[in-house]
Amino acid sequence: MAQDQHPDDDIDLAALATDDLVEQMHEDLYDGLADEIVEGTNLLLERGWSAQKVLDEALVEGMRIVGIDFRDGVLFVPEVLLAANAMKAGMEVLRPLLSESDVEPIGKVVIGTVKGDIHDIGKNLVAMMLEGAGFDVVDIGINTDVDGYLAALEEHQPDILGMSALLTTTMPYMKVVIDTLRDKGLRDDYIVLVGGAPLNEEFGQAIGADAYCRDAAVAAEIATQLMRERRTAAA
Ligand code: B1M
Repeated sequence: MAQDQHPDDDIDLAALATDDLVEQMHEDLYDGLADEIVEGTNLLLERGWSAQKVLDEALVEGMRIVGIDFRDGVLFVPEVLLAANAMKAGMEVLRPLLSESDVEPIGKVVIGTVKGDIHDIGKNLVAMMLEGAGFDVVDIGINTDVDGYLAALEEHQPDILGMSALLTTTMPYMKVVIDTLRDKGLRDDYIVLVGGAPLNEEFGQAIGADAYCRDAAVAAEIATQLMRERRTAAA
C-alpha cells in the first residue's frame, strides 16, 4: 500500500449494506476522511434516505461519538478539526436539499457564533434549515462581538437575531448582546433566538431571549411560529 493511503482506502463503500455503511461513515468521520464522507452521503441519498436522516444518523451521530472521545482526552484539537472538516464536506452535499425552498422569504435572520467561540457546525446547520424554511439568512460567522452583531443588525435589518455558543465560557456573552440591545432601546425590534449544546430553556429565559432552540429543526419551527405571531400582532 502506498504510504499516503489510509488503511480504509480499500473498503468499497458502495458494496456495504446500509447499516454497515452508516457505521463505516461514523469511523470515517472519526478519522476525518472527507472524501469518504462525501461518497457515503451520496450513497445514502441514492438509497432513498432523506437529507435529514443522513444528517442525523450518519453525520451528527458520528460527530457525537467524536465529541465523547474529545471530552475524554482520546482525541485532540487537530483530529477533531479534521472530523469537523469531514462533517462540513458531508453537509455541503446536503446543503441544497436542506435549504431548498420555493416560498417567498418569510423573514430575515442574522446569525453568528458569539465572541470567543469558533464552533460553527451547528450554526451552519441552523442557517441551512432556516433557509429551507423560507428565511433569508445572513451568516456573520464566528467569534462575533457585540459591535459585530450591532453592525450586522443595522446593515441587514433582520426580523430575527440568532446566536450560537458551544462553550460554557462563551454562552454568557449572549446576555451581553441582549443587554446591549436593551440599553440601546433596540431589544423589541428583533426576535432573539439562541442555541448551542450547553444551553437550555432556563438559560434562554434567564438571559432574556425570545426562545432557546434545541436543534436546527426546532430553530426553523420556532422562527416560523414567532414570525407568524409577529406578523399577526402587527396586522
Ligand atoms: Co470543541 N468543545 N472546543 N471544538 N467541540 C465541545 C463543544 C465540547 C463539548 C467537547 C467536549 O469536551 N466534549 C467542549 C465544551 C465543553 C464546555 O464548554 N462545556 C469543547 C471544548 C472544550 C473546546 C476547546 C476549548 C478545546 C481546547 O482548545 N482545549 C476549543 C475551544 C475553541 C473556541 O471556540 N474558542 C474547541 C475547539 C473545537 C474545534 C475547533 C476542534 C472543533 C470546532 C470546529 C468547527 O466548529 N468548525 C470542535 C468541535 C467539533 C467540538 C465538538 C466535538 C462537536 C461540536 C459540533 O459541531 N457538534 C463538541 C462536542 C459536542 O458538542 N458533542 C465540542 C455537531 C453540531 C451539529 O451540534 O453544535 O450542538 P451543535 O449544534 C446543534 C444545536 O446545539 C443547535 O442546533 C445545532 C444543529 O442541530 N444550535 C443552535 C447550535 N447553535 C445554534 C444556534 C441557534 C439555534 C440552535 O440560533 C438560533
